[in-house]
Amino acid sequence: MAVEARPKLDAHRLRADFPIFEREVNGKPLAYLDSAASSQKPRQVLDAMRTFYETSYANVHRGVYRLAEDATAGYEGARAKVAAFVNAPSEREVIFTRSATEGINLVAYAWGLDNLGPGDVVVVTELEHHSNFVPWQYVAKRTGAEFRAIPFDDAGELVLDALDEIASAGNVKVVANNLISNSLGTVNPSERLAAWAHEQGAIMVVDAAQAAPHRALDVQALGADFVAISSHKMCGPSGVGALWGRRELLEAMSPFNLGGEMIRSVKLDRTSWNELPYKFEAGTPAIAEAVGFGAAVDYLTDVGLDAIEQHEHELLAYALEQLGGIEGVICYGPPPERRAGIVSFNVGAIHPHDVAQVLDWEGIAIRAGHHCTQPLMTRLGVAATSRASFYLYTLPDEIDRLVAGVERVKKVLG
Ligand code: 7TS
Repeated sequence: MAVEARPKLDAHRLRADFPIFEREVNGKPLAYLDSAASSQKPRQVLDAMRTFYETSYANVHRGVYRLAEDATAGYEGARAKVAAFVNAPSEREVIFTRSATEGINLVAYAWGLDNLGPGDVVVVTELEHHSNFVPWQYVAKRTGAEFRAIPFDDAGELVLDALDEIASAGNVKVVANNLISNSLGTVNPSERLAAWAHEQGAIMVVDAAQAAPHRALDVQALGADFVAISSHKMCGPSGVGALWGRRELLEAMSPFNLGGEMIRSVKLDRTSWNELPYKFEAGTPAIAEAVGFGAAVDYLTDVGLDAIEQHEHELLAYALEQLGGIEGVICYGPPPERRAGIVSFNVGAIHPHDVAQVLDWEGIAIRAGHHCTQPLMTRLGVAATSRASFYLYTLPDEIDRLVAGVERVKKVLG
């Protein structure tokens, strides 16, 4: 029997799909190393949105005329693609949101306000992006529930030994965790946390904003109750995301936004809610953006999530080795085996904003700051880091340029 080689990704070839790489920055080719903040968009996605606007655009779910039916088919077709992409048991469990942030707020408000109270415990981690931290802290305060954070160790990995102590604080009702940390790249044991949450009688909310673009995501295998993602990090447009939730929980929940399309009937004295997923999609949605999201899912599926993960893993190992070899550079986070294509680092005492500024002279785009993870920065004992993040279009040559750029930073500012 022939052994099938794992398909390797050809980043040089894929780059041709992304018009942004035709431009230069400060007279240099663009080295875009900020895909964790947002990814660039391939022609296939841009074309799908343009074609939709040019041939099939109308509002959805309301017209009986042909164009409205085409628009609805485009929008619902995108939902089916996203549902398949995350292996949702049913398309009805996939709600289009504005973003991962909105998906998490939906759960925090619509589930949290009705299900939390004094004696309950809301559990997050010190590794969370603010969008999976602040809504839970806020809803815990509003309802009188305890708010606890699972700590992480010096390698940037969660300390699960802390779970027993956390469980002793009361009735654990919700556990919220990102599958991949946007600051350290840590691949978290969300599956184990989901099992623990269920043992406690809690729900598990997974922020997969940094996972969905880079590795195969299976909400059923994850064992979570809610999973939130954002299109713009996945080669799709901004302004749209998706929340997958278990049907029985979504059915039992109150709505989040109220208005058109989310109702079954409205009378002077009472209103009843539409069926899933429309109960959670009030008003005119981001229609063409959803279509673009569907095209992005097709694009990622064609490239292959395993190939993307492997490519980024190779880049990450190379970047850690190269950056780690520069005197005075500290890289944060776990070893490459348990990590996605994200490197947070500091160059001596030079402020990350200055690092990013000098790199920009070289046409290299990285992010500098707290990356919306202030509790994580506090735990690291720094105010900010520089962060380089990779995607399917990143080349090893761009890491060489980053390394040369950091050497230049040291010369100019060190
Ligand atoms: N969760 C994680 C893990 C994230 O990295 C981000 C965005 C979000 C949630 C929020 O996503 P949004 O689409 O709702 O904004 N992360 C980043 C970042 O690392 N740099 O800019 C945005």
